[in-house]
Amino acid sequence: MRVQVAIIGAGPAGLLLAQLLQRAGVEAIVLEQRSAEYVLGRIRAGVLEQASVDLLHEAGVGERLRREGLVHDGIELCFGGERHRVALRELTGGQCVTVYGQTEVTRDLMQALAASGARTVYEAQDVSLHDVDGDRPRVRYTKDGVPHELSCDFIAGCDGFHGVSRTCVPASVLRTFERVYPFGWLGVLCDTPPVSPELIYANHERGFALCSMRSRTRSRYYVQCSLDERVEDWSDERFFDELRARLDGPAASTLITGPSIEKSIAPLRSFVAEPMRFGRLFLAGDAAHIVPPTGAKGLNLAASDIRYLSRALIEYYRTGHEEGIDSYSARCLRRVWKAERFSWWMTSIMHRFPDTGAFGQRIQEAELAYLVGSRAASAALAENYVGLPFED
Ligand code: RFL
Ligand code: PHB
Repeated sequence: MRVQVAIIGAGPAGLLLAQLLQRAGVEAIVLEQRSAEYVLGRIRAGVLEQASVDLLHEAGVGERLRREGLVHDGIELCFGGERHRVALRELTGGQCVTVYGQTEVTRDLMQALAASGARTVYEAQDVSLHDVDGDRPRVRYTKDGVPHELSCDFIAGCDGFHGVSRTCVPASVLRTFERVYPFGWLGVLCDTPPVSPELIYANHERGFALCSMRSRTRSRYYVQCSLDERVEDWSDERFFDELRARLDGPAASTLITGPSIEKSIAPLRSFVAEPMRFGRLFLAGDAAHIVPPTGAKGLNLAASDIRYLSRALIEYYRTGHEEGIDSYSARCLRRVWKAERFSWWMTSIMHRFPDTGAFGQRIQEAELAYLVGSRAASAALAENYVGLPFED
């Protein structure tokens, strides 16, 4: 079978690219190794930058987001037992973020793609990429035991950190940069009203904690944990006791708890692969880079790559110009590295590190006090949190 663009992976990056291409009349097919239900069952990001919201509107999937997304004008930083607000909108000249779960973004995209008759193959096994640096790359996969081959113009590798696409870039070309953090996040989702109307990022001697949400009736909470923890050892009661211990008095005493509907541990990592293009293969989203979730940037970076990639491919099919394709990797990477820096920095000031001790704790508290006391420092945090500008 022949298709213009083969997309590997039906996470937010792959689905958003498929939807934008489909609307521009570029033929694409998405190959996903898991089932649609499995993809929807993964609880991940919750915070969208305005640019991601705008791109979802451009893709024609902004209706429910407009109705149900919660617009947040600020976040709270909690340290030394007190909360301090960072007024995002005021500090950035009117910008804000929207709380809307990745699951909902994924669901909206899946529905729109299904309604438009776009082709998505779920449970595609043994996906392999061939001749990616030639004129006519091919993708092979197996579905229900039957082997298939696609011939295409381009391949978009949107298959996440553990995907197959990045492994097709030869070691002599690929350069990777990585930092693995000595802790993880234990996350709980539950159907209770959020403890506070805005997100709380807490620095505490016992470790970092985050109070987030999915809606006015669904909360998402995280506590920093060591990498050898097992989810089974964390009852809901133990989790909420630990969360309370890391929050300020008023938040701890108003926290409403309830049975968890999901509980999982995620390791924290910074990772970048360069370049993000090799021949006719483009890497996008987590396939090319990972950030620790502290800056809420992972999903937003995936959307930012897709903004550049969709524009480049649409321009190529409309005009034959290859400028967007040729500059894809460099443009993405400039924005990626800024988000990597911000996510690494947020992680460094908010978490307890095993080797920095009481000195490290005091330095973090001093940095946080400076941050909330200085308009310039708060503005630097705010403009990164709402999302840095694009090069167009
Ligand atoms: P995904 O979502 O991992 O999707 C990749 C898809 O590819 C499929 N796949 C394959 N398909 C075919 N053949 C193969 N060989 C394949 N190998 C893999 C996979 O099954 C999957 O469906 O990557 P994508 O699309 O690049 O999206 C990236 C985001 O999912 C990720 O960056 C965010 O979730 C990160 N993240 C956050 N980002 C934010 O912007 N804001 C947040 O608030 C935020 N919070 C988070 C997060 C990630 C977390 N975890 C669990 C790592 C909170 C957490 C706890
Ligand atoms: C989430 O709601 O899952 C979330 C929010 C903010 C972050 C990370 C995760 O920085």
